[in-house]
Amino acid sequence: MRNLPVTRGQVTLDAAAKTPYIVTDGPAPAPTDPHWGEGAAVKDPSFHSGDLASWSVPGTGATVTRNARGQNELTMAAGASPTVSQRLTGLIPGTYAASVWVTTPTGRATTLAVTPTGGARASVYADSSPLTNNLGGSDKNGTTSQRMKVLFDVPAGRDTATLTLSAATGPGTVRLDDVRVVRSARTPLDGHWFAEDFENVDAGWGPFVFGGAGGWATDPRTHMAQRNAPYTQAGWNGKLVDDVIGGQNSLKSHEERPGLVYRTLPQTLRLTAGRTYRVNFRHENGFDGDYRFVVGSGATETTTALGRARTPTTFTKTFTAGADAWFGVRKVTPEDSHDQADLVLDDLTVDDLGAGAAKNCSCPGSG
Ligand SMILES: [Ca+2]
Ligand SMILES: [Ca+2]
Repeated sequence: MRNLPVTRGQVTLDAAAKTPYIVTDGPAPAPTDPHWGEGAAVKDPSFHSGDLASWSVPGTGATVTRNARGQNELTMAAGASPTVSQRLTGLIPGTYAASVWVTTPTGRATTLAVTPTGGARASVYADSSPLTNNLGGSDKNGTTSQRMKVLFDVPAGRDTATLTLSAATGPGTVRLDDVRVVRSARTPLDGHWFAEDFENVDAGWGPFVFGGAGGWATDPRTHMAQRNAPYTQAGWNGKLVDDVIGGQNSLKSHEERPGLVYRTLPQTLRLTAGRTYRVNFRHENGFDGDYRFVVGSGATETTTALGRARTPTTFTKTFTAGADAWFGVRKVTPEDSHDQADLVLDDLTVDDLGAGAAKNCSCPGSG
């Protein structure tokens, strides 16, 4: 800040390029507190302030740094094991989702945990960041930042919780950004190890993230489709498949381009090498040949055709997880393969059939 002389009713500013200035008549007013995160459950959730004043940081190694795009991010330095926490207030009893962008070096566990007052601690962790964020509309595209999310429950009569971000010590830097806490709800497990009916997705696509079909930093043609019968359903104006199979929402891929459409990540669905899993879902699919279900182990893929299915059809796949296991869907034909080359997926369940190969498992219904 400096004073400018007024000469014959004019001021002259020696200005630098790409630098904003404010000229005031008299003393500059004190900056007002922007109340970062106002109206949300988390104060300064995106670290816009540039510091950790809204967070409790007892250890060392946690700082806010500015990335090449000018975004402030929470950074956890190599060789440290910092803990950054915040008390959430004003919650109401029920289920919430807490989530954050995370990128972490392989083998360095980074954890998002929430402990509701009087309730059960819930946590999720990432210990690898194997997938580039290819979402064109994401300000994290081109990085390996992906969301990790955990559901927690505020008990009756309580309204507070403690949210904690922490990293195990290890080489390489952890980056976190955009902490989000919103009301949510669980898909009933009905005896399954994992279940997703897409009825309470607060952001993203359940356990799936965009795989990059169509190229780098592009906008996928996959989204959460909402039922608006009859217009969204098969038979309306020549529609071949239902946009929504069960409930009010399904995951719909519309005439996707070639490539991996979506896949799970360890932080969204943690599969353990050597254990056998049965994946089951309902789907509709406009044509034969366009989409394949993929079981991955690192960069190795085993695929199974998803056939034409113009009414709700059950698909089941049982596999033994390899290292860095995941599953998803790949479009294997060109962008213009068919009009309405649409794949709709819903009512996903996963059963953990235990250690060992599938053929040694006596679990009923496996296959
Ligand atoms: Ca930020
Ligand atoms: Ca559904």
